Amino acid sequence: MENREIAAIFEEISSLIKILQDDPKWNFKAAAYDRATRSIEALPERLEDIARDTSRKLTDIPGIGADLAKKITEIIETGDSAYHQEQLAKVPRSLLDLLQLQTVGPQKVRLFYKQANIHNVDELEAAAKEGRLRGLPGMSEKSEENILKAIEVFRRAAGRFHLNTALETAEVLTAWLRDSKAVEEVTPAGSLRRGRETVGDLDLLVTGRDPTSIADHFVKFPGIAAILAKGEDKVSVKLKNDLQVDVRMLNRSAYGAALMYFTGSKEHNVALRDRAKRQGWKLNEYGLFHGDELLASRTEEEVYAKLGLPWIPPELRENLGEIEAAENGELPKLVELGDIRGDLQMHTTASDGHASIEEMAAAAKQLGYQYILITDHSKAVTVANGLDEKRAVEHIQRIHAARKNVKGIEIWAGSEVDIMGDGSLDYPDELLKQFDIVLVSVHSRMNMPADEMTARLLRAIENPYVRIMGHPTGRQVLRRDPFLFDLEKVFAAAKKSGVILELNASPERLDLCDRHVKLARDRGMKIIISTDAHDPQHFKLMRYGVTTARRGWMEKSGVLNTLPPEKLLASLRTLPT
Ligand code: DGT
Ligand code: CA
Ligand code: CA
Ligand code: ZN
Repeated sequence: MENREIAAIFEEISSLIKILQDDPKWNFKAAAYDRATRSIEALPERLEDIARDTSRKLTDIPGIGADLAKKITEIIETGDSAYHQEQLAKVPRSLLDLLQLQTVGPQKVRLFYKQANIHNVDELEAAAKEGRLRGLPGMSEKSEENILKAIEVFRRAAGRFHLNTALETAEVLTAWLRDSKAVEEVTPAGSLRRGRETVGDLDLLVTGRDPTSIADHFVKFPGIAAILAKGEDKVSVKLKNDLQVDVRMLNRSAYGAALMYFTGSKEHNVALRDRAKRQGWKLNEYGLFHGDELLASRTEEEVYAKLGLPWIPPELRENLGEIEAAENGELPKLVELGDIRGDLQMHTTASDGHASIEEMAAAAKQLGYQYILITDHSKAVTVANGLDEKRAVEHIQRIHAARKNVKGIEIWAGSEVDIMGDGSLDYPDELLKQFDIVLVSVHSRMNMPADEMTARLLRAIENPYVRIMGHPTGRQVLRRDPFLFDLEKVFAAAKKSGVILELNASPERLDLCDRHVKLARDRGMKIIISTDAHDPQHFKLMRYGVTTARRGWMEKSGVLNTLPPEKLLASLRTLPT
């Protein structure tokens, strides 16, 4: 049982308490679960390990009292808590789907359920379409529109998983498979290997001595909910987290061809197959053939080479020009995780982070980083404890003072300053000029019409102290589409004034997305990749940003935080004197 899974149960309990409100102390109870959820999410160690260690106590974890400690133990031992099941039984299961909708929290779910007798997404959609929601407290015609938009995103997301969920699951499964003596190699293929932001199912390729014993070992994996198919060379299962996994047992001699085939994308495969056909050859998952004669199959490199191409990185295999580029010797040399020298967006306990400036700096230094930019929230983001002017000035001093405590890494004072509805900034210029680097982003009023949003972003870019635009399109993976605005215009303005666009590496944002990174690259723009860490553990999310940058064809030279500190500072917009 992973911490994430335990936190998810606590989070759902809190939502259920807020929806039901059938206990006089419901709001205190819900708050306790919320606190515990945040605390578990920030915990660097596994709860299972703490629970097992007789010298440790779960109640030593902040926000975990005796009752919640008991529930954690129960969840670890039985997979769930009886209290959770009890609360769940009080509402229709489909009601909780509403929580997946953007702008719908437990209070709204309660409202729809109690006052409009809505039990599921379909009923909510019908009610919104018929204008039946606008009569409810706090609901307008505009909120009905927003709900319909959110439902559309929800439908598109159904059955797909965030990249980090897929990758973490694949890592656990790979380790499990490698435990079998019969297994030689395990390689995740499919959309995961291509680094897509969402994954439909996992495709694991396995080589080894004895397919039957590999299959027998695999189906003993404790996270399996159902075995969908078990054949000679393929096993399909559904995991408890609903992710489907296809495991294919392969012959070593055709590993390259199979890896290519099952990595995809389908579009890339089709284009390669056509290329083979033009030579009078045939390409499939067993190899490249001329009649019955096998031309290549052992490694991907050999198959590509026979087709007259260099090996193409999986992130590019979408048939979006990579085959032509490969043919012309123009494949980009993609940026790598090891190229990254610093992180330029992170939060500390001053706003909504979980660690101090020093803790973040020490962790970054441990990773080999040369610099960090501390970017706590500005005052408009009250829910994230944003800093008012006075606290911001004190925070800058504390950040500068931290340099004496953690040596060997540049610690820069920044802020994630809110772009207000009219495009003005949440801090006056007199304060902005005191930061080393100012990053700006939108956290409110994301549903405004496109022309207003464009004007808002353009105005923010005009402020001469602004140097980075954080999560520039506001989208959230599987949850929220980019806000409406003229992307070309904003990119052009950013390029002209030297404002750098961020690729936010959090797997829930990945904003810019791969397509937008490619657009930026094609326009000769550079980006920075940052994690938006709220905890030292989040630094490891950098890999998802780098993967997305690679999918956008970015080279090292296009990513500014691959530069050493002086060079990075020199390449940012020049500040007014
Ligand atoms: P997903 O699972 O929806 O995130 O996306 P993929 O790309 O992992 O797709 P999946 O799992 O259906 O299939 C894995 C790979 O197998 C896919 O990327 C390419 C290959 N493949 C599957 N079906 C076909 C097909 O009909 N034709 C060709 N050429 N390749 C296929
Ligand atoms: Ca797949
Ligand atoms: Ca599949
Ligand atoms: Zn933000």
